[in-house]
This record gives sequence, structure tokens and C-alpha cells, in this order.
Amino acid sequence: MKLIICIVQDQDAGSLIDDLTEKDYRVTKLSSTGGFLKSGNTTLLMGVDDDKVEPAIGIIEDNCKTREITTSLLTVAMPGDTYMPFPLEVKVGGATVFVLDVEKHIKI
Ligand code: 2BA
Repeated sequence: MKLIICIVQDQDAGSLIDDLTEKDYRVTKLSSTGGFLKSGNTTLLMGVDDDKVEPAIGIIEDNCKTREITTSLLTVAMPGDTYMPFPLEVKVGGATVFVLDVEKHIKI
């Protein structure tokens, strides 16, 4: 068994969870925050049999889009100790996926 940890954009989470549950995957949704943009994203936990990992990744690929986000995180120093927000284009997603071995899975 594997644990898939999947970080996706909030906009993609609903359709992704619908597709996964339709195909009998069990999913736990966590609200998370990206360390760089400091904005909300969604983390999904899925415990899956080994042979279900690749199909799950296919479903994630079908639902998660890469988007360009303009952020003003970067500030540029100006004369007179002032700082100007500087727009920065960042490509986010489709998804960041980790696949971990599960040592034990217990349901009580
Ligand atoms: P954030 O940390 O908010 O990052 C959002 C996007 O900003 C990233 O998209 C990447 O394009 C860019 N970015 C992140 N750190 C950067 C840096 N130090 N310099 C320049 N650009 C940077 P993604 O790579 O698609 O990541 C989307 C979200 O997935 C991340 O949100 C974070 O929550 C998570 N994530 C990505 N890689 C991760 C990792 N190795 N470990 C844990 N979480 C990760």
C-alpha cells in the first residue's frame, strides 16, 4: 500500500475529489497554505493499493491545471528608504505529488 500526498490549487480540488471518489478512491482533504505564496491550497491524502497509484496520478493530471499567478511578494528598495511592490509571475501547479510506502494500515 502507498500513501499519496497531493498538493493542488483550491480551484481544482472539487472536480479532482469528485473524480477520485467516483473511481472508488478514498480521499481526505486538508486545507493547507503554500510557504512561498502564503495563500491557500488543498492537500489530499489517499491510501491506495500499489496498482492504483498510476491510475490515481492520471486522474490528478486530468484535473489539475498549471496557472500563472501574479504576486507582489517581491519588494524593490527605492531611494529614500521606500519600498515598491514588484509584480512577480509565478507558475503554480498542476499538482505536487508525493508517493510514500505505508508500513501498516489499521482500521478500527
Ligand atoms: P507555494 O509554496 O505557495 O508555492 C507556489 C509556487 O511558487 C510554486 O508552485 C512555485 O512555482 C513557486 N515557488 C515556490 N517556492 C519558490 C521559490 N523559493 N522561488 C521561486 N518560486 C517559488 P508549485 O511548485 O506548483 O507548488 C505549489 C504548492 O505546492 C506550494 O505552494 C507548496 O504548498 C506545495 N509544494 C510544492 N513543492 C513542495 C515540496 N517540495 N514540499 C512541500 N510542499 C511543496
